Order: sequence, then structure tokens, then C-alpha cells
Amino acid sequence: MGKPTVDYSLYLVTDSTPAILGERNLVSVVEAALKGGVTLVQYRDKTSDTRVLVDTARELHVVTKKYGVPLLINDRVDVALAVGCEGVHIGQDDMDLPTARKLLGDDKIIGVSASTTQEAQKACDEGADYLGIGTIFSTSTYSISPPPSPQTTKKKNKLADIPPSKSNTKNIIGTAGLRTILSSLAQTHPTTPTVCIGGLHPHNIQRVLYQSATDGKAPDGVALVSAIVAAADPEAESRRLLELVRTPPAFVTRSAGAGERVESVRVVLDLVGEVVGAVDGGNPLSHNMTNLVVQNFAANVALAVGASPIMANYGEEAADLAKLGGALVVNMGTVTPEALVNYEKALRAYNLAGGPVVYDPVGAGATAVRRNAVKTIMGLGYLDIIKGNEGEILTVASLTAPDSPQQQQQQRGVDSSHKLSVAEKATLVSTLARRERNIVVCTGKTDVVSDGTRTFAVSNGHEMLGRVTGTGCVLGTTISAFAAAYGGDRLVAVVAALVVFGIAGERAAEREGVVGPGGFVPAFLDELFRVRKETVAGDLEWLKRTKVEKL
Ligand code: 3NM
Repeated sequence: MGKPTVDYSLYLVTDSTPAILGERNLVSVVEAALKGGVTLVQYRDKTSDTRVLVDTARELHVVTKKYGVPLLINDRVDVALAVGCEGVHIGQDDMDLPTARKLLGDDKIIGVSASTTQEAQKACDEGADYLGIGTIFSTSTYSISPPPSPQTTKKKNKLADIPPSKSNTKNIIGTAGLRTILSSLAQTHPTTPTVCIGGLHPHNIQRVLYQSATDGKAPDGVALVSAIVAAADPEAESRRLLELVRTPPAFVTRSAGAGERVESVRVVLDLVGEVVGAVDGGNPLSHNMTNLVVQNFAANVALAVGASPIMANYGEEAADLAKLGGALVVNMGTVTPEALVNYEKALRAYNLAGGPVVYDPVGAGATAVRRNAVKTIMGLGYLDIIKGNEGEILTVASLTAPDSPQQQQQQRGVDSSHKLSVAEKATLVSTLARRERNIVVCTGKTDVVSDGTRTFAVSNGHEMLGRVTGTGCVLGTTISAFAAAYGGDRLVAVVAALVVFGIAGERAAEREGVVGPGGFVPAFLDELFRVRKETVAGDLEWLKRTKVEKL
């Protein structure tokens, strides 16, 4: 007979608890999901009696066979044998794989849960047919928004109301942990299929698949419980999920001249004028969800560089704004619980539209609230560009590192410190950028920026930029405008933003009459404006000041 070939793209794991299944019949829900395109089904029921398990599994097997989709049973080898379905899925606390294999034989599929590299390697060594890697995210709900009050909750199966579909959420590994496990398997078991599981839903599966893919290995699919079982229409939801799994995310297809990669400083500098012109001509929207301190300054900087600013902190507006082709800045300088809810809505909207998102983890390590906010925001969506000072980037890197105890970077306020060498900064930003599959900027006397493979250092700037509040934040605004306007290599757009910003700072500090921070701010706005105007008039003299190095 032989083992069936399996398409792991969209893997439904069932849950029969009333909180998730509601009043509905499990077999009908599974059939609807199969109609919608689910490619693999696991019957998972941790509480029912054996008789119920066998009867339900039999019914499910009739339906899955109709759609040519394999049925696996969670944990219970005896139930799989009783119904003659295609295999089992076993967790780390279930029967060991060699014993299960002995009982089931070589023709059955045996999948194993893994949350660490060691567990994954062991399962593959023992001949697992596939791995379920997780838990990716803790929440099984769609949203970090607080659940609606009982009086206002009329609709059944609203995902924000349901409890997690698995209470054991101690092994949250995030996309970074998933990536670590896949990199390790790429070396030893490149062909063993993998699916990821835990907290996955239509708004995050594309970016989880994108961010976790390594050179040698990417997940073969996603496994979901509540996103399908608790959906109001499991058929339509499965169809939508399958489409999402099979399509690259908009932020990849829309971004940055895919394939066009500039390697040399000379070529980057040749393009800076073009980038500045693109902002001037394109007048991109820079949507800032930023802190109370810099709202006005950021709006003026956006105008000076040729962007169109909107300071909109209310997440409901983001869906409309994201359609305008601009970029989003998420600056957590004055973070609150409501702000996190708003960021989530905005991130979803921009990720869906493909507009670049700049994340500024202001004061990331300063308080427990901010450290938690970093972890939350990093889980909410894809962040195309992360920009921060040394302390902030160190905090982001350590708080979201897989397989490492959380070293808490205690940071004083939001000030930048200068402890790392340029080479150390380069390692920091390139490692984080590779892990997040994005661009990371670490600011300081020398700004260092990387997309994980190419790293540039920009030494333009003036110490006066450090004597005025909010210059780091408004750099985020500048980067957002440049990234939104320039359709080529996005790393070039970010380097151009750093160069323009730094040189405008130098010129402002040198201006006659600028004797301190008070006079510096208006002069800086003027110089941002003048650099742009000179550029579009064809005068690129200012570029002679450029101090860019490739590391
Ligand atoms: N296994 P949802 S997480 C069944 O980490 C299961 O191995 C997990 O539910 C693991 O899709 C999980 O509703 C529950 O978040 C996933």
C-alpha cells in the first residue's frame, strides 16, 4: 500500500470543546473545512472516552477519505489502529516514536511536536514523517484587544472571546525560534516536512512563513485549530487561509525592487539623488503613530523632506490610510495598552496593503511595560524596518532571542549610550535583520544599517542632533517617507535617509546664528528642505559630505 503522499499546506487540528466548537457538530465543521481546501486533518480530543474517540474518528475518516485527505489521530495509536486511518500525531509527553512506529508499521504517518532544536533533531533521527513546530504565538484569539463585555457580545464564535485551544503555552518560540529550528534541520534533515502551529490566523500566517524561511528550509504549511474550528464559516475561512499560504505577502511583492540589490557604496551614493527626488515627486504619506513629545516636530520633518504627514493614533483609521501607498511609523515612546491595540490594527492594515512599517522601540529596555511592549509588538505583524539606538536594538534583539534566557537590558530613559564598536553594531544589526528578515538600523555617532546580508555605516551627523529631543523619532519619520517613495532596493532608501538626515544636521549646526539647540531645530528643518530642493534642481554638491562605508 505504502505511505500516502501528504500536502502539508493547510493542516486542520480539531478541538471538540464547546468554547471553540460551539454547538456545532465536529464532523460537519471538518467537512466544511475540507470543502474549503484543508489538506490534512488531525483529530485531537484530549478528554473524551475511548468509545467516543473511536466512533468520531470513524465518522471523520469517512469524510476525509471522500476528499482524499489523510486523517491523523492525536496521541492515541490505539484509536488510529482501530479505525485504520492514515496515522497519528504525537507530542513530547505521548507515546515515544519508536514504540508508535512498531505498533503502526512503516506505512502510517507519524508526526511529532517539537519546540526545541533538540526535540526536532531527535524526532527526525527516529524517523518522524513530519514535525509540528510550535508554539509560535500564545494567543489563539485574533486580537490583543480586550474581549467585548458580555452585554455587547451577541455573535457566537467571535474569536476574541474564546480561550486558548491549548492551555500549555510555556514553549512560545515566535518566528525567531521557528527559524532557528528550521536552520538546524536544514543541515541534517532538509527533506523532513514541517508545519508550524500556535496562534496562527489569517493576519499572521503569511509573515510567519516569510520570516521563518531560511535558505535551506521553510515550513511546508501551517496547522491551525481555532482559526478554522471557531470560524463562523469554516469553508470560506479555509479557502481564504489556503490562498494566503500559497501567496507571498504583499509586503514582499510590493517592496523594494525585489531582485535588485545594490552592493557598492558608489552605486548607493549614485542613487541617493534619485531617492530624494522620489520623495519630492511622490509626496508619500507618512502615517505616524508616535509619542506625545514629537508629534509636531515629526510632522514638520515629514513636510521638509517632501512627505505628507498624518499623525493618526487611532487604529481604525489605518485600513483607509494604508491604501494610500504610504508608510507607517510605530513609535512606542509613550506606549499605553490602548496604543498596543491601535498598533495591531494599523500593522494588519499596512501588512495587508504591503506598505512599509518602521518600528521605533523607544526606551525599549527602560521599564517592564516597555519590555513587554517590545515582545507584543514584535508578535503583532511584520516590521519592515526596525530603528533604534544601541540600547533599544540590544533590547529588541535579546528579548526576542530564541533559546536564550531573557537578558534584560536596563536602559536609562530613552537616551542613547555608546558602548558598542561599529563592528559590534554591525554584528548586532545584521544578526537581528537576518532573524527578522527585515532591515535594522542602529543609530549613534555612526549609524549602522543592515538587511542581514549587506551592512553599511553612515557617519554623517552632528552632536547637536543629540541635544534636541526627538531627533531619533523624526529619523524614523524620514526613513518611512524614503522607504515609501523609493521603489528600488529598500536598503538604499534607508541609507539615503540616514545620509540626508546627517548632512542636514551638519549644515544646520554650521549655520550662522545657530548657537545652541533652540536655533538648531528650525535650521535643521530648513536644511532638510534645502537639501531636497538642491537635489531636485540638479545640485548634488551636498553629497560630497557623505561618509558611508560598507562593512
Ligand atoms: N499544539 P490555535 S499549539 C494543538 O505548540 C496545539 O505543539 C501546539 O491552536 C504546539 O491554532 C496548539 O487555536 C494549539 O492557536 C493551536
